Order: sequence, then structure tokens, then C-alpha cells
Amino acid sequence: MEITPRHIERAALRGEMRFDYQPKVSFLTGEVCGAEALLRWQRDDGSEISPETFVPLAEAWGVVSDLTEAMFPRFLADVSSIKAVHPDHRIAFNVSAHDLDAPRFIAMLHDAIDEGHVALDHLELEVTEGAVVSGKPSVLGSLQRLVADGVELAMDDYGMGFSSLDTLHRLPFSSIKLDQSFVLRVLHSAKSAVLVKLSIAMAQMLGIRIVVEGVESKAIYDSLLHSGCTAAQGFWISRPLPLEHYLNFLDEDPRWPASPIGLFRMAQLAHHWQERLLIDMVFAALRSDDPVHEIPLNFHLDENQCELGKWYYGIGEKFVGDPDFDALEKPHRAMHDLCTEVFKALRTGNRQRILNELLNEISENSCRVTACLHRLETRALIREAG
Ligand code: G
Ligand code: MN
Repeated sequence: MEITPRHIERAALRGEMRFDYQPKVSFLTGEVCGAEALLRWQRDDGSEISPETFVPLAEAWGVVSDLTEAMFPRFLADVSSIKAVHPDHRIAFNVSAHDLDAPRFIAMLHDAIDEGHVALDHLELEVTEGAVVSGKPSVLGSLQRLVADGVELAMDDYGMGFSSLDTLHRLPFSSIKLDQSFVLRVLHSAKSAVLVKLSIAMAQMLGIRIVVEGVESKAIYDSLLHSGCTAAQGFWISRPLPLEHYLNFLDEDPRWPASPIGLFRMAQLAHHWQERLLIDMVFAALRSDDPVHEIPLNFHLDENQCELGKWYYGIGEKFVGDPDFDALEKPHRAMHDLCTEVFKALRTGNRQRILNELLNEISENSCRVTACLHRLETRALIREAG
């Protein structure tokens, strides 16, 4: 059949289109933590037309935002059904550059939020780099307003565009979805494995989550379980499911392997990064004659605010009572107190105190923090293997 814009419009209006939901699983809990809505077109005779066929056509004809607008109410109704049973799940909606440029769609989103049809903590927008790179100020402005209202943004298909880093820089993304092409190769290509690892590390240092797409086998899932990735999505976990099947699927409370090790590794990374930031700053200050020393961006004197502290007093709290976890608090706090001393010494020009005393003490405490995290990791590994 030759598809025309009229077919697409009619299909949406006649209910031939729907959303399927593909679950995302948290590596930390092994439970479903949300889903992505994926548009499907099933014709009256039962045949399916793939979104890879009709979405690009709709885009080329300039009717994709009409389609989004026609289907958005359906999405909201679906989200309500999911929310009724799983209030803590976040459901993602894919938006294109055209949608973001369509004032009506943005208005629909704002109305839905204002009228309470969708809670902000239920909604995530998946945006491809293309949508952002097209870079119209109106697009960026729309996204920024939505984020200010509390909607989360995920960068879709990360790694496939030509300027991922620039896109990350331009918008307040709260997560990255690593494109399946890297994930699918992770077991066979050392280069892909490095790119995946470093993308995870980058997300960690930016303080955002990272989701891997295209987890098609248990082997891929297992290879990423300890990586520090937040969540996984892919055929091995589940294909996209029609709403009713999706809800039935959740009813069975399915579980996948879970591990805290990624968290311990990310905490080590955060700690290492923060310490290097301090050392670089101190030596830059010692080299310069400028008496005014700014605290570097991303550096937190408050022990609750650094990445390790956010982890320790946040998601890490479930390890309270573990001797290594508990032992970490003192040297971590000591490091922050010493940092305050360093800034004081810089201001008063007391270089000798920094060189003879403070840097050594920081290093000692840093080793203690690292040792605790390392032991936590090793003991968790042993438990998992036992
Ligand atoms: O661009 P985006 O990441 O939103 O596209 C998601 C698409 O990827 C959907 O059409 C979905 O059906 C497909 N998909 C989801 N999981 C897998 C997977 O494990 N392998 C492959 N090849 N495709 C997947
Ligand atoms: Mn997507």
C-alpha cells in the first residue's frame, strides 16, 4: 500500500494507532522503574506498519506534529492507567524537533500538566540530538521551560549524532540513553566497550543517569550489571507491549539480576574526580600570583553536596550499618574540613601549611575513603558469587 498523509491522519483518528510500552529495569533493584511509549500502527486487517516506515514519511510531509497532537491524549490516558497501579514509574514520550517547534504541542503539554492529567514526576521526554541540533531558539526555549516546570529530559540515541557533547552542553538533561548500536557490540568490540564505559563515567560526573538501550541478551545485561549504568531496556527484558499486556506483565512482578556494585564503583569515581579537582585547583593557585582564589565550579566544600556526599546521604543510606559504609563518613568529612583549611591557607598566603601538612592529610583521608569503598565492592562481589 502506498501511504499518504491522509492515511496517517485517518489512522490516528480511527484508533488504528496506539502506544506500546517497553519497560526499563533498574540495575540496582532489578525491578521495572518505568517505560518508554512507542507509537504503533495496526491496520484494521491486523497488519502492522512499522514506525520506521511511517514516522519518517510523516516528518517529510510535515504532519508529524499533527500525529503527535492526535495521539497525545491517548498517551495521557495510558499514563493514568499505569500511574494508578505504579505511581513511582516514569513514562517516557518521544518528541521530535517538529513537535517542539509546534506551539500547539507545547501548549498541550503545559495544559496537561496544569490540569493535573499528568504529574511532572511521571513524565519524561526523550529527545534526539537532531531535535536539539536543529537548534532553533524556540525549541531550546520550550525545553528549558518544561524542565523548569519539572519534566525530565532524556537524550535519546546518545552517540549517534554528530554533536552529542554540544547537545549535552545545551540542555539540562537528567539522563542519557546510550544508543543500541554501541550496546549491541559491547561484548564483541573492545572499542565499543570502552565507549560505553566512558559514557557511563561521563554521565556520573555530570550527575545524570544513564540508560542502555538494545539489551538483547542476558550476556549483555550481565556485562553491564556492575558498570554503574542506571537502567536497561531491550528485547531480552521485554519487547514493547500493548498497554494491557504491559500491565499484566507488571502484575507478575518480574525481576532481573540486581547489584549494588555499580553504585560503589560510581562512588569511587566521584571521589577520585573530586579529589583531582581539588589538587588541580591548589596547584594552579600555588603557581599563580593572584591572591583571589575562586572555588572551582563543580567543587563542593559542603560534604553533603559533593557527588560522593549526595550518594552517601542519599541512595547509599540503604547500606547504613555496614561497617565499611559507616567507617567512610569520618575520613570523608575530614577531607572536606581539610579543603576548607586549604582555601583559608590560600587566602592568607600560607603555602607552607598546604605543602607540608594539608595535602598529606587529604591524601591519607582519601586513601581511607577509597579503601572503604573498595572493601564494600569486594564484599558485595563475594556475596554475589557465593
Ligand atoms: O530511537 P529510540 O531509541 O526511541 O527507538 C526505540 C526503538 O528500538 C523501538 O522501535 C524499539 O522497538 C526498538 N528496540 C527496543 N529494544 C530493542 C532491542 O533490544 N534491540 C533492537 N534491535 N531494537 C530494540
Ligand atoms: Mn526513545
